[in-house]
Amino acid sequence: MASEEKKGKKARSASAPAQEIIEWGMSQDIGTCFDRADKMKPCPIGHSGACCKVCHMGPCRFVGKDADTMKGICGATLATISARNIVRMAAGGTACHGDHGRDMVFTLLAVANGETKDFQIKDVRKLYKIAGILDIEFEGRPVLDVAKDVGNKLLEDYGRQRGEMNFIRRAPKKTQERWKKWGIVPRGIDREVAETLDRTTMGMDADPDSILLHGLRNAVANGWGGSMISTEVTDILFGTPMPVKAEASLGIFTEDEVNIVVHGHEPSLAETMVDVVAEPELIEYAKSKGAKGINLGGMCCTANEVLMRHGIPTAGGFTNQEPAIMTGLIDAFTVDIQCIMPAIVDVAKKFHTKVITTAEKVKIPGAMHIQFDEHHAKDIARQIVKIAIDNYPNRTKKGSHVTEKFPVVAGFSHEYIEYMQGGRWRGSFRPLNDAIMAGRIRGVVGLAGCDSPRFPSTGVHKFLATELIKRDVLIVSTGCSSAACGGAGYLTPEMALEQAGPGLREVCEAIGIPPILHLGACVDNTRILTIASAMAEEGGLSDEIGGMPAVGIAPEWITEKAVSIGMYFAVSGVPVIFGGESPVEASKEVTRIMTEVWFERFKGALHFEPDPEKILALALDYIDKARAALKLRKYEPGKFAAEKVLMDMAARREIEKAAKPHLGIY
Ligand code: MSK
Repeated sequence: MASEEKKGKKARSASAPAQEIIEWGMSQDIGTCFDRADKMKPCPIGHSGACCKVCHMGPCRFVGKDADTMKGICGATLATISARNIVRMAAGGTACHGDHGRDMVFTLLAVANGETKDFQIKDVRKLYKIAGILDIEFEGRPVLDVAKDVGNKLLEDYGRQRGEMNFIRRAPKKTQERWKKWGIVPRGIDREVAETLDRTTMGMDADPDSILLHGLRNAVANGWGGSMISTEVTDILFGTPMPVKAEASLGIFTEDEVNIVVHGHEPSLAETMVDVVAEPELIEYAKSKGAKGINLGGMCCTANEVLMRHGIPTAGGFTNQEPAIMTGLIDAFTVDIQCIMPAIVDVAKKFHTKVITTAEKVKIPGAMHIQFDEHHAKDIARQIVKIAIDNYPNRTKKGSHVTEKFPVVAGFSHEYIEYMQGGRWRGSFRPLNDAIMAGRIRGVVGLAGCDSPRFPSTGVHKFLATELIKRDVLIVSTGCSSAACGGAGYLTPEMALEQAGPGLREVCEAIGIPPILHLGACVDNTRILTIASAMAEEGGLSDEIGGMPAVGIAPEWITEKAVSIGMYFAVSGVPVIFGGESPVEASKEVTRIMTEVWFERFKGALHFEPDPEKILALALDYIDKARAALKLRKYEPGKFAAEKVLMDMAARREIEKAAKPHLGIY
């Protein structure tokens, strides 16, 4: 990278196809987030958490050598305002994921009430599983009645004023006890978000520890609330993911087909698009305009949703949205919610691409708006596809980049990971726990979060992914981190043969999995929580999530959602490391609380570390210390203790002979 910079060619993306298109765009003066990141230097005061703007006497800025002892006009300290700032970020994230989950519940209820024929309940087993967790009777009852009860019960988690949220009971007992001890069991999602804003306004809570504790309660309302609701209801409606083969990177777009992108997070429209692009009338219509067919591609987390359920290819994560349009090959760029750059409209104006917003709460000046409504989903999806087809003849040669793409295997749900360790009848987490105990697998890292134009984007994900698996660390990946790994060719079982350490390789070969498991979208970080809970229940490691040889890393995080996710992992017992500079860097006190104090109380922490090598070292240190505390065999590459033989594919197939595939994977 350094030599490229000397030649005047700064690496903007660690993905070769993206870098190629970005460089071309720069030569054509097409502004992107990479140019804007160069021009827009972050305000150093706000960036480090030292600016208070919750009232109009300020903003008060805590700068200089006396910053630690300064007071704002109201008397607030640096630690107070720094704590307020970060928990306000987390509240934004919880609100985003909470609303996403709420919309999924509304779709479930629309199906249950017979208000839409465009969606069905695809995974009845998952519905029953969730009904069981919620103490809803399901035996012998009509499926739609059960769905109605599940939807209504989950909806209570939003408006509940007192008591506990439903999915709290899914956490290991000890984890729950820690939350109870510190008074942070959330009551309702909306209540915790509202209280975060309330507590952190001028003249309210001034104790940084107390503010941060409520920030954790708000985060639990996301991880064990809004996001978990979203994951489970999406599985009920669209199916629980099982591994599928697909492709990734900007090279997924074709010159001779109508290319449509689905971008954002909420999969309802994208799922419908998957159905309608296969309709013969629309394919014929595309042919009448000179195209050979219709090619649907995903972007960001909407991509992850349809990738893992249908094998729809992904064009990448957050920073690939402008380069995707710059291929010149996109006929319609459809967006739903979250992580959508308004700038795509400006880029699209330089090509023939039509940007279509579809969510009532996401409108962008200059974009076409077609409101999605789950009651008429297919008609709306057909309307969008027709707009894309009509736009195909307007394509010019401008851009016209057909670049490289990579094979991926994606879609490892909690249920599938359990299934692959013993089949439908003997599925468990025993083999994984045994492999960790024996030292074949050193530990587990959740590699998650965004890609950022402040780095050569996706580069830190790629670095950590390869360095961790070389050291026998199994990776579970979500969000744009999955896209970063997929767009680098890392999400294949072959990767294990080439890169993984000897122990991890043996496990991957025995089970037939990649060393990096694609678990889904941002909301699907909750799959990691339920997997960790199942591992705790299985025995042999920690009896709670805290204390497991496991770490969460978000190497290039950018969003408020990421802050909320980082906090819910920390309070669930997972040490978390975020890349880049700290948004609480200005306050040593807040930094200490979020690392040392949280670790004492919850066995989790939230660190910020700009140096990728140090992120790696810190993650391995946490893993090795957890192994030592659990009195597990000391990790040594290539040396393992004897353990039970892992169930290989052949053995599993024998067991599966009797199983009926339509009954699902549990
Ligand atoms: S899309 S939140 S940039 S992971 Fe889920 Fe990617 Fe981060 Fe958005």
